[in-house]
Amino acid sequence: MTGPILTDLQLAKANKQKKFAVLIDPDKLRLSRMEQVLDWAIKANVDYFFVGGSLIVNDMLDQCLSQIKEQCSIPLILFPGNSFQLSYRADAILFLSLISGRNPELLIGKHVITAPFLKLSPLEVIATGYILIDGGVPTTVSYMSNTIPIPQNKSDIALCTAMAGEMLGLKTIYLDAGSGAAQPVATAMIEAVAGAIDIPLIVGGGIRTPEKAYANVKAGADLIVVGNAIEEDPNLILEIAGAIHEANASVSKTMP
Ligand code: 1GP
Repeated sequence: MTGPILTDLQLAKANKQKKFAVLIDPDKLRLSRMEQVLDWAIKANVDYFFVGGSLIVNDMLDQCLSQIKEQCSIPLILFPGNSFQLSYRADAILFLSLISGRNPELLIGKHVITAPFLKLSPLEVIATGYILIDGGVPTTVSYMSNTIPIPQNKSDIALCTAMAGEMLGLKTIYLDAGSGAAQPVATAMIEAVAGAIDIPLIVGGGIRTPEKAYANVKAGADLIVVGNAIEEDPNLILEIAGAIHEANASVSKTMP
């Protein structure tokens, strides 16, 4: 069954309207900073919050979700780094299969363990093919997942992986250079992958400027995720949202 968030993403894709998600890592974002991020996100009409991290050390997930829920109605999507990062306080969860890797635990193993919990939970489960791209520095996700990211110049591997994910029935593809990547996913790779699939394409990792966010959506990304850069400078939320809204406005004008 398709839930409201996936439906929203699919509809937006059909109308060539792009979305913006702010990634909140409960471990990294100090609660004082959180107020500021929430303020800007509400003002900028951010579409979603992704909440999670490759390694959450402190037990802040529930508290973080509750704080966001109290202050706004922006949908909360869990982006879990492991099977402990589950909470009923979110609206949805990216049910990630790390399809660029060959680690069976992250392809299916953890899913078997969490499936009964998710079946009973009110969370919308969004089956997502997670494709890790080499971001120029070893990221926590590549280390923790024990997988080799796809090289930046191997668009053919990324697009075949994305096509296979779609054929397996996954509902979205997430191209990620990893949090804090030195090099975000190249525009050429986004273009290649977007041209090969019909399901929504999420792109994140190392995006630090509105120009890069704009280039990514123009290349075919449907949803842009930014975390690190916003933790450092919450003002960027307005600038990146502005770039995405500008891209949406230019498409609306050309629509019949
Ligand atoms: C990481 O795609 C997300 O999984 C966001 O990355 O924190 O580098 O923006 P950044």
